[in-house]
Amino acid sequence: MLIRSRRGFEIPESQVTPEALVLNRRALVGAGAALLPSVAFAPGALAQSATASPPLPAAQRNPRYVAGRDITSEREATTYNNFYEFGSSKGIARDAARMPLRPWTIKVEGMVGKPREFAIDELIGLMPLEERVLRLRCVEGWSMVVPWTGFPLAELVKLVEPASSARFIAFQTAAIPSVMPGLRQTWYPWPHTEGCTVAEAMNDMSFLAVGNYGKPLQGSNGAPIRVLFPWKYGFKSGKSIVRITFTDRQPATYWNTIQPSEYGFWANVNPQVAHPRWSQATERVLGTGERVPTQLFNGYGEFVADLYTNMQRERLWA
Ligand SMILES: Nc1nc2c(c(=O)[nH]1)N[C@H]1C(S)=C(S)[C@@H](COP(=O)(O)O)O[C@H]1N2
Ligand SMILES: [Mo]
Repeated sequence: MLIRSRRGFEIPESQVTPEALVLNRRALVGAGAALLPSVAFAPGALAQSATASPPLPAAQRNPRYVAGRDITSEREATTYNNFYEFGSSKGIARDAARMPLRPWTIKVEGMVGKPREFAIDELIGLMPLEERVLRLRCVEGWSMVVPWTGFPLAELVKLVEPASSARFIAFQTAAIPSVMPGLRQTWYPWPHTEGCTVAEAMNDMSFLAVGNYGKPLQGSNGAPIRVLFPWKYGFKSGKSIVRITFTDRQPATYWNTIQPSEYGFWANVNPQVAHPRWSQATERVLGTGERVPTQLFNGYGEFVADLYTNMQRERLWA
């Protein structure tokens, strides 16, 4: 544990997992948690199994959102990940591929007129699938461009008829101890929960992704369904969702609970507001060796800035 902890302090800023730093400090005082032994990965093994995702229906690309950069290679996007349920390294893809993806149910509940439990394939069948090529900017200072398949979160919201008093939505990630060694790190607030307002959810940019690169999502990217808020830092985009709860109170969220001084609830991308431990002015574009200026709202201000016009007193930037 000590070796893992030290690593975070010693490697250069550009290589570090900043989110890990905070927790690794706590790990020093917490119990040392052993990782599960890693199991040999048989490529294709899951594809044959009854617990894997079936192919997705075809989806047309939505021309409204243009990334303006090359699409990141599929290999890079599916193998360089943050998914702390599997540990704090970027190389969790093999372990995440062991996640059983079927059956998978998503409960939608709380302050809604029509609470509902969906089998994932039922939900995919009900929703209008499309492809969106989107930039994703991690708070750590790297970014990528991914073609996602999915549907607007608003479509699901409409289906369950939220009460007018519901103001927030919480997204809960699966917690499966048999395949997620990270859950043994009990100082993290499991299960992972993220949140947004109902108004944000109704914005067309809020997206539920079930695939990328024309295929069902891999475990590493949050299979079988994950949320995406492309104008916010990546940590808001919760993976492997099992529960969506409508509430009248701002939900406690993962990084905001861990370190509220560094990770806000809103976490809108802003190059002018530095993280307390590093600048957010530029980002490293994965797979290119390039560093480019970071854009306000990750370049999506024309679609989302209206959401925040009367919120000058809120801490909108992480
Ligand atoms: N459940 C869960 N969701 C999560 C995370 C996580 O650790 N657990 N990491 C977040 C962070 S920090 C980022 S940058 C994105 C990364 O998504 P990707 O691996 O698909 O690129 O997922 C987010 N969603
Ligand atoms: Mo991130």
